[in-house]
Amino acid sequence: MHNLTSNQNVLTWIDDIVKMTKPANVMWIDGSEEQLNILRQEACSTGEIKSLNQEKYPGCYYHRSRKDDVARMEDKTFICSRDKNNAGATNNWKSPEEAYSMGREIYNGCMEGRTMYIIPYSMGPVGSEFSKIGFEVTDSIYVVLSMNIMTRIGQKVLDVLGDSNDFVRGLHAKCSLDIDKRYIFHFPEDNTIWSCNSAYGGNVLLGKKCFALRIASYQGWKEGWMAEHMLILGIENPEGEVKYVAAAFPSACGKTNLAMLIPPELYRKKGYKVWTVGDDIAWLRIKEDGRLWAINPEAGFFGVAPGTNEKSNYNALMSTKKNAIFTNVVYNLDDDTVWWEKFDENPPENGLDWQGNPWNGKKSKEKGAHPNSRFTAPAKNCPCISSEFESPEGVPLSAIIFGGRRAKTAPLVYQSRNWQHGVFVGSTLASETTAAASGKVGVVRRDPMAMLPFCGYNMGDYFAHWLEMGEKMSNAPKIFHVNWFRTNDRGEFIWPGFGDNFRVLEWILKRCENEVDAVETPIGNLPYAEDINFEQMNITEETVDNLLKIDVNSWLEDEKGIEEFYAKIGNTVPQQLKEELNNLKKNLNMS
Ligand code: GTP
Ligand code: SPV
Ligand code: MN
Repeated sequence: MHNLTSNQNVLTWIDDIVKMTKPANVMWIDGSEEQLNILRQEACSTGEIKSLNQEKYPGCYYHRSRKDDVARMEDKTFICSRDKNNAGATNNWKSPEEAYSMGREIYNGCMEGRTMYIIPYSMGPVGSEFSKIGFEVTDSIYVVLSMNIMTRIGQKVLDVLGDSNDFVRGLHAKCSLDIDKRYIFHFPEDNTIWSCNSAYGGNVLLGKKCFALRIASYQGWKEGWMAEHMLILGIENPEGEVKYVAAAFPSACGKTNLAMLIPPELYRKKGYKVWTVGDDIAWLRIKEDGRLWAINPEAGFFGVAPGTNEKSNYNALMSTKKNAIFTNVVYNLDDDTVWWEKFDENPPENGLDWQGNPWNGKKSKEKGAHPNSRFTAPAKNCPCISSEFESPEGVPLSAIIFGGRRAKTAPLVYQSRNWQHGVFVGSTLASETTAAASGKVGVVRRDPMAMLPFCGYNMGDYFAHWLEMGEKMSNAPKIFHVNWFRTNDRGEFIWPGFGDNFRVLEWILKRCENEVDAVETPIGNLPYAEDINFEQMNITEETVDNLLKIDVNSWLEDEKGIEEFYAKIGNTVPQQLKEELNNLKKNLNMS
């Protein structure tokens, strides 16, 4: 097949990869439905994907990855900067020489007898000033089809790129899927990503975490913008005004759910609405108006399937009803549909579980879907997709929200005193680990700005970049912290969450407009209980007290954890944040 570009930078790079991987065929992905359909058919014929019931799920497919390849693997993920200090203490590091040479050995001849696909893609609307271009070379049709959902691909991207050398060079090969040779190497200084021996989304859809966060965070540091692990949503009031907020929660801590939230009935009746701009990643730039503007660089959602249902997240569920791909969920052999835990009360009796074993949902005690099973769905399917989703300009942010899973320490919501204190709050974000990455679940770990696994450079430099961005804004977003996951002594969540989180968003916007006061506390500004609308909720006064309570002893514990974490990051932690930490300690000891 002929080349789709005459860009010599691209062609020379591709040439090197072809020599290394030695594919029998090379196919340029032009983004046309004709070509994609040929690939869908081929992947169905080899069993790489299965076509679902086309009446119930038009254009939808099913995929399974290997048992040991179902989540991001942080211990296999490396930042390969020339200087180890630029990766910092929170990243795994290998020298570029070593990583390239390990990669070359693994990739050598790995595509012999098979086809190599070249996917040109744009992160962000094609041609927007915010957007960036990447290529993913892969030997997986699943990756091609997923990238077609998650990003904007094809000829139009090449047309915008022209002869430019400004693109990210991504290489993915399944190789033998050997876990011992699985690596996700990032070379921020070379705009290059090498991923091998995996077929799981977060490791192989290179536009997402690899480019749009790890490489892009580094680019943003160098170029004066930010790439963040944040959802973006618009809140429309009854007058039709829309305010935008972005929120950073660690993996599997509720970004997709908050991004698509349906307000409680009393708000819907008044005319409040929520519009989704993005559910996982935000690219942020300061504009001439002194505000921070956000785009969602992605075109689809790679969402956690279990727990998603008509009640918990109607909009996400609707997004999956056509042209979606389901990975590691239950396959219903009776009607070629999919199922996962909490999908409904009626699990298939004649199904296949996430490992492909026969599974009877009425009898089996084992889970049918993997806890990190996912759907890949086009954003434009989403019933509440924002009219600004395709806007090349992005949306202006009124607030930034940090949040994690904290059984005890963090209250339902509090506000930082100012930008610097807000950066401190973000830098101390902590959460109990989830199934989104391999490893133990439920252990508290510090996850600054929800970027611990995604920051492509030194965490202390990253904090300094946040502080600097604040200094450049005359009208910066206000910074908040939320916790939907407080529990009682029985380990049950005391806040219903989901749609009711709208009540907290309302308080946040009121604070942005200076409409309500707040209680000054050692950790920041907390709501007066009467300023949050608990109307038509089944919630006791005692629970409200518990939601807004600060337990000084557990905060003193937490403060120690922060101190240790800062010490681990080392001397790049900015002085301003160390002062904020001292303030916190002083405030807690005085209270
Ligand atoms: P990534 O895609 O991994 O970045 O995850 P995410 O941050 O988008 O998380 P998601 O919205 O998919 O939610 C993950 C899990 O948290 C699901 O099991 C949800 O049901 C649960 N969850 C989301 N919001 C809430 C909430 O407000 N309260 C409670 N208790 N659980 C929630
Ligand atoms: C996350 O883990 O934060 C995800 C899924 O959004 S993955 O693409 O695997 O990173
Ligand atoms: Mn995520």
